[in-house]
Amino acid sequence: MENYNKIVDGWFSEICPMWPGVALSIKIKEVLYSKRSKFQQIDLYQTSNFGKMLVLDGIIQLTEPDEFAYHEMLAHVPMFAHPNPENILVVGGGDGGVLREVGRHECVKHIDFCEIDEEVIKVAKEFLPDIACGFDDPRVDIHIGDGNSFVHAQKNKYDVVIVDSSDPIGPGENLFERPFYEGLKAALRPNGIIATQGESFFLHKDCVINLVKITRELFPVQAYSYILVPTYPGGHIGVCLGSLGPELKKPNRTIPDDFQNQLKYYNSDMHKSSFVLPQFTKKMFKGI
Ligand code: SPD
Repeated sequence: MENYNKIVDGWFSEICPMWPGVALSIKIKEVLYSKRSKFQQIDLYQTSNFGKMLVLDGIIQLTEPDEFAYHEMLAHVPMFAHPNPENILVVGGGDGGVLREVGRHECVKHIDFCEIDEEVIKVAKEFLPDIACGFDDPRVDIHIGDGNSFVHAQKNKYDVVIVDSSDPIGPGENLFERPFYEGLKAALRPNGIIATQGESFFLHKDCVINLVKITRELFPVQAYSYILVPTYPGGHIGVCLGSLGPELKKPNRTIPDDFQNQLKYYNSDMHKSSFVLPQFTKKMFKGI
């Protein structure tokens, strides 16, 4: 991609081919890390007013002040929809944010974590310790490799699978295709649930329709939710969910007070309301 490190007059602009003609700009104070790994360009910035920011191939992956919204919702919606999630797989999200959230659940016995780019994990551990703290959890087994191949090698194993992918351009592309979802389904135990990064219903309509279609065809229970994240395109991002049994649109376990007190975004009402969709989106999903 040609837009790496386009910082003009101290402003980084995300110029994403998935969002043509529009850019999101953030003022940069310092470049803390900038290198090309085997898979992608990795940049870590100290912004002027928005904490540290991780950027892969020119696309914002997280900023410190709003990462909690995305990571809490992507993890806790499927985790609390499941009645007893013990064995978990997290694909992608080399920064460790989803792992940190999954690790808060005491019922979890084991977490497999598969990330293609080891360098992202190293950068997160060095520069984003409050996010990468999930890697310290002794229940986590790290697998470096392609998420699609890893998933296809797992059968009838997980209660919850969470996919924290980048956009469908670059290393994460095959994580938006039907064979990957077939693999996710086969990797689940009975009553299993998947939750995958589902882009924007405003900006990436074809991609979102495709994800909803695939999950509707494969799973008896399917739903699409969204999260408010100021530094993602359009200020929001979707999550595509599929379930082999449990209802998705409400927590199916009590959220203990001490658990709730650790969180900044997720709660029972946010869980339920995140599935309430605008009229044009309901129409978009009708009959597909
Ligand atoms: N448009 C960017 C979407 C990025 C989603 N994944 C972010 C990784 C944060 N753990």
